[in-house]
Amino acid sequence: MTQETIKVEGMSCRHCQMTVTNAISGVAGVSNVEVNLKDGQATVDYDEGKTNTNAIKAAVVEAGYKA
Ligand SMILES: [Cu+2]
Repeated sequence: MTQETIKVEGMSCRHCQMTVTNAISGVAGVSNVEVNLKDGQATVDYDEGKTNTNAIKAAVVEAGYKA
């Protein structure tokens, strides 16, 4: 299991925080995600055999934010 903190730009409210949380949670291999709205970052626990930083960032971008 790997833990990584990713910068997320563009979140302005709790709705954004929830959208990003759901987007990252939806990536196969992600076991936990904590999105910090104030700091603009997401701390993600994931199985490095199943996913990677690029896939997680892609999910954030797909949800409409910058990673
Ligand atoms: Cu928002």
